[in-house]
Amino acid sequence: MTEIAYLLIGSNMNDREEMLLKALDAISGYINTEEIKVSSLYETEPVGIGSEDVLQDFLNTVVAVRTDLNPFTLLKLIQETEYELGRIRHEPSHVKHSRIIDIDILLFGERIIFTRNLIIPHPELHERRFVLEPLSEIAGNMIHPLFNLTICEIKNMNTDKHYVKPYSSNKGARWPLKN
Ligand code: PH2
Ligand code: MG
Ligand code: MG
Repeated sequence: MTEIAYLLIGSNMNDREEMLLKALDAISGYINTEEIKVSSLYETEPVGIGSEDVLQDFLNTVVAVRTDLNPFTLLKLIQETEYELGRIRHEPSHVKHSRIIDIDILLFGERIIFTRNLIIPHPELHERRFVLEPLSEIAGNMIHPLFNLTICEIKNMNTDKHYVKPYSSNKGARWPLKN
């Protein structure tokens, strides 16, 4: 059985767009690339990261992938990709730092998963404009399995004031996956 997983990709270090492209490239190596959908790019105000640690705004995008992997296998592959692209994990993990690459599973079909290492739907999905804007672009009518509201409805109720701005790619030709 295949299901559609929605992934948030973010970077606020180095060449952010290059990092997102590299992440997409790696992800397309373990899922069916013909079934990939990518939102536009957004430049977003960092949320919850100590100001002394903030180098740049984030670039964020959301991708939809059809996969027959199970969520835990996908998580493992994603984490390997993060390491390969230079992600350093800080301790303790709840303190948020700038990041060269971050790939989070937002939704996985209609599944609800609550484990130590993986929570789906992503527990902060509904709180963050930097998730809801790109996600609603490609999955606005999708129902959030816990709230029973569409992503668009959740976005319209959201009060997160951090800015989320459209971002024009400067590597346009290298976004081959775009719909
Ligand atoms: N990710 C975080 C913390 N803060 N802020 C923005 N704008 N975009 C992110 O992807 C982001 C963040 C933790 O992963
Ligand atoms: Mg994250
Ligand atoms: Mg993460």
